[in-house]
Amino acid sequence: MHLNTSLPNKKAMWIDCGIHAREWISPAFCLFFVHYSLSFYNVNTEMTRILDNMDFYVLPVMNPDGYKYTWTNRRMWRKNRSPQKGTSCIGVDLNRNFDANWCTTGASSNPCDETYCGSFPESEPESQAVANFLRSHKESIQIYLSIHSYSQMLIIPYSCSMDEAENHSELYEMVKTAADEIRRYYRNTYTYGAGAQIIYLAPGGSDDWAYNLGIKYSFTFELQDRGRYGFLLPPSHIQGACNEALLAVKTIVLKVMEK
Ligand code: ING
Ligand code: ZN
Repeated sequence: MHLNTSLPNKKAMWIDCGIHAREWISPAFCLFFVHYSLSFYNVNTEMTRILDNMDFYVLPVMNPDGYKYTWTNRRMWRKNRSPQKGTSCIGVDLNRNFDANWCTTGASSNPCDETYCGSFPESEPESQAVANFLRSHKESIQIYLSIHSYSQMLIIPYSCSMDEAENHSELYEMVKTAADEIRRYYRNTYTYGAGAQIIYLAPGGSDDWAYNLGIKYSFTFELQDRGRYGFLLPPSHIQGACNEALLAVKTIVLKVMEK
């Protein structure tokens, strides 16, 4: 959905949730975020200032087939549900299917693996649709944000190589500030930094691809928790997880608006 208070040449932020089927807190965050935006415009001063200056494009579930499958068949499914030629194994890891060092170290070319990169970049309708939308709106979209779980991390490019992003220190400062705010307000710890440094090499991710497209404020958040419940985050933790992620979003958007 497209949240918009009209003003010409307004900048925009893209946010997607539910790339990975089992990361249930992610679609929950997108819905929470839309609800918060609609409820607190003209109520919360920061949200008002943000919405006056920025449109939001929100994709609540990038991988609806996989998401549905985790409700009905297998709670821990990660990939989408596309059939693959010559095998009974199903599904592509959509966060390995984008054209950023596609299918190099950190992704698998075996359709039976959890990190299967697909048969070619953007082979999947889900990643293709997102890539096409971002390509056709890249003049206005200033911020790309992708929501995952779990491990409590604020990730900046690159994950697809050991290279440092051209505006690394600017991005690093933003995620550091956001993590500091979360610690201060919610007493919770988020690690931050370039993906390849703080997690693992992961080529084909949406954030790196969006960054290379020219969206220079590109982030992946890993929401709660740090492993106690993992993907099976109890409902009682949803509100807290969303509130702290919202604080990080606001902090980053307000910082980008100064640019
Ligand atoms: N983590 C991400 C994954 O796709 C990631 C980490 C972030 C990879 C950014 C690439 C780019 O493996 C989870 N939990 O899915
Ligand atoms: Zn994920």
